[in-house]
Amino acid sequence: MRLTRLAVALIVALPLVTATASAGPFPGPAMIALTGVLPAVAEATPAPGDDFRLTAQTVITASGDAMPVAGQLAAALRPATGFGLPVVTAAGTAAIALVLEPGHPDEGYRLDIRDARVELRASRPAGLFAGVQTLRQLLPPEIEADTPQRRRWVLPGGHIKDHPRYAYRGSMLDLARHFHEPAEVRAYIDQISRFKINYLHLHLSDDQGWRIQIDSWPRLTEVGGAPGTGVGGAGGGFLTKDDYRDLVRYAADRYITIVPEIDMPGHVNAAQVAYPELTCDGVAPKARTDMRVGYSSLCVGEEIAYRFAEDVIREVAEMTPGPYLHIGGDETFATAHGGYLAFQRRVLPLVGEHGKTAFGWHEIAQSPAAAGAVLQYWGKENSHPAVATAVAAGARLVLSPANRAYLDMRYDKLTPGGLDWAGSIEVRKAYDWNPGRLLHGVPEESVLGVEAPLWSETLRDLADIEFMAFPRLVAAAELGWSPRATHDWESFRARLGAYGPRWARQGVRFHRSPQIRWS
Ligand code: NGO
Repeated sequence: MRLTRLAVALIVALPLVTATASAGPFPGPAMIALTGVLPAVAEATPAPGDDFRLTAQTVITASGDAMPVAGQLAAALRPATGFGLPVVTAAGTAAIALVLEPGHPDEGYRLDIRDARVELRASRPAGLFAGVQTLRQLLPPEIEADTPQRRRWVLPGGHIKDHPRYAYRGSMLDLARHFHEPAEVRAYIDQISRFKINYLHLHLSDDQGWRIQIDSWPRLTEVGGAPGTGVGGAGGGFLTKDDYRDLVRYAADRYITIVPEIDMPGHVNAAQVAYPELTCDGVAPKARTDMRVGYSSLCVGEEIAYRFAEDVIREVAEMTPGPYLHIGGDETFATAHGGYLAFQRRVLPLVGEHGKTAFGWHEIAQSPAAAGAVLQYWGKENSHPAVATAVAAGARLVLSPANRAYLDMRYDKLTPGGLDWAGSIEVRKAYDWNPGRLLHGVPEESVLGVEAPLWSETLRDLADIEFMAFPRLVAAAELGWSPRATHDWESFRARLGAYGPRWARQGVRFHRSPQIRWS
């Protein structure tokens, strides 16, 4: 479905807020424009005057598999409106109707707002959920309040048809460098799901720590998840299998799939501290909580490396319903090239044997076994022959160019925390690139999507996560969701500026980028 010229013109030209004809006792200074949504919608046709007013009489209608999403919508709108918003199976007017029916693109939806009734239609609950996120943004920012607000609640009249550009729209949290508690991960899931992100990659092991329970190798977490295993000797901790399963479920309720990563054959110092038999000389290395990379390697010539890899892959695959399992593969400067290839030749197929599609940092492209895998490109260059070759052989690509998509890079020289090896990344730099055209020799059809990783060397708590992720995560979300024809910095910047009060209401500690005029 292509965006018409007219729709693009409307999206770019329309103001984000329009004055309401304020009637009745409640204040209603401004109404959101149909096109004010983040990420940009594919097609919007405003129908001024056909606005829907949410009142104490409004009901939400749904049935069958649409019920849970209807419940989520009601729960999102009740606190600030103070309305009952019952979810019922049928009603004539004054309703927001959620309808599941065939014929809509995957994860796409159609939203029709008329003065008497709102209809949200999709083929799958995931599409309804995406539409609900749009609908929430079409109400004024006060909708984010957790207590009833005295004001009019008006949805702008018109029609939206929307669907994602890419199937994979992700972010990553690094639980290894600093452990993030499940509650923090859930808070991040809540935030990213607003922007139609549908994958969360969890980096669960690294040189400093090991953050996921593995029953067949219990010392991984006993030792590698102990207090003091964060960077600089901070924190520590790990996810039990129950914690992990709870996170998987929590994410799934928000139509987000978890992609677990166990980084191998490098980035394994914590595993080797716990199990010295994973080194070539059998001697335990020193525990390390500095920020250096590339110094550790499994002993890839020994059988035990493969027993370890298979046990871990099996146990992680067993508790992961999603299709992907990430095996890292980056920065193996301590692994000989031949050993790296030998390792990948055996380990990449293991992921498939345990029912998952292998995912790896783009270094795995060196291995012919990567042809069926997903490669995550994290380089800074616009050309990478080995990646292009692997893609030609069938690999698919998720783009996380470090100089654009890494959320741990600082915004500018004044950013407290963050790294800068890939440069400073202000919002415009995070936004102004095209995933379909980033790498020479890689056709758009091979691009599975976009992911914005947030490494945690310098990040300790949720406040740090929020500050680095927002607003840049939204740039990645728009690159992943919105049709290229909508790409427009001035439009994005205005929509982002208008979103600021929503984050403020929710207590999200976002970076007030000087590139944005925050309302
Ligand atoms: C690199 C490195 C990570 C660092 C990160 C910091 C990849 C794929 N490996 O990205 O170990 O944490 O940079 O920005």
